[in-house]
Amino acid sequence: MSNRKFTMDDGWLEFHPNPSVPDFKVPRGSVDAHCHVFGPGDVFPYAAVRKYTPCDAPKEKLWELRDHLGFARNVIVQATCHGTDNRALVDAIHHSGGNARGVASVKRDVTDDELQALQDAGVRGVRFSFVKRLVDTLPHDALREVGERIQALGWHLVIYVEAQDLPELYDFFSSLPGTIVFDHMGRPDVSKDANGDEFDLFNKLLSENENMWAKVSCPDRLSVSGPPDYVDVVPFAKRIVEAFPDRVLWGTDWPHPNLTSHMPDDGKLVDYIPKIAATPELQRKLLVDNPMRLYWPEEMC
Ligand code: 0GY
Repeated sequence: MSNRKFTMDDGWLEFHPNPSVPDFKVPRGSVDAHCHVFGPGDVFPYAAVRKYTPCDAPKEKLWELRDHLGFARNVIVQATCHGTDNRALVDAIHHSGGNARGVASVKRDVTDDELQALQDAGVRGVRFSFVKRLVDTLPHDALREVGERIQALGWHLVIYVEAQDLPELYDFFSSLPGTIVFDHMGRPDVSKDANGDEFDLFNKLLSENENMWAKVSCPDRLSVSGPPDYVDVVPFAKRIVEAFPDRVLWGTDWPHPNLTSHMPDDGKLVDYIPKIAATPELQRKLLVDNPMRLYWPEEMC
C-alpha cells in the first residue's frame, strides 16, 4: 500500500456547516446507528498508515447534530482512518452521558482484557472492511477468529463490503457465527436494477441467514442521480426495509468521510427516511426498536 498521507488538499470535503432542519420528525428515542468521530487529530492522531485523512469531527459536533436532527442516541463506528486505535471512539462514548455506544476495530491478536475494556467502555460490535480501496489485505482469518471470540460478550460483527465482491464471499459470510450487520446494504451498484441479479444476491443472503442485518444508510455514497432526493437508491433501501423490517438500521454516516463528489445536507438525509420506510411502524422499527435491541438490549422490556 502507498504510505502517502492524503490531506484536505486532496479534495476530501468538510461536513455540512449548516444542515437544514428536517421536515420529517423522527420518532422519540431514535438512534443514529452509523456515524463517526474523527480526532481531533492533535489529540487522537489518525493511523500512520491510512487511505485518507478526514476532517476533524469531534464528539461535541456530533452531539450538536444529534440534537439538531431530533435523534436521542448515536452508535459511533470506527473508520479505517483511525485504524485499530479506538481512543477517539471510547472517549466520545465516555462523554455521551450514556447516549452512545460503539463499534470498534481490533487487531487479530487483541487480548481478552482489551476486549473486556472495550465492552466496559460501551462497545458492542467489531467492524471488518472488505472494501478493497480501504484495506490492503482482506481480513477473512481475523474476522473468523475475532468473530468467534466476541460471541461470549454478546457482540455482533459489522461487515463493510461491495456488491461486486459478494459472490465470492457469500459462503464465507454465511459460515460466520452470531449477528452480522452489513454496512450500506452491501454497497449495491444502483445503476443496476433493484430487482436484478446483483441485489437479489444480497436479499438472498439475508433471507437465508436470519442472523444478518443491513444498514440502509448512505444514499449519498451510492447515488448516481445525486442529492437531495437520491431517487435511484430509494428502491434498493425500500426493498430491504420491507423484506426485513426487524433487521434494518439507519445512520447519517456523519461526517461523511472520504466523500469527494458532494457533501450531503444531513437534514435532507433525514427527509429521505420516510421514502424508504413509508409507515410509522417501519420507521419506529428502523430508528428505535432495532438499534435499541442491538445496542441497548438491557433497556428493552
Ligand atoms: C463509511 C464509509 C467509508 C469509509 C469508512 O472505515 C472507513 O474508512 O467507513 C467509505 O470510504 O466508503 O462507512 O462511512
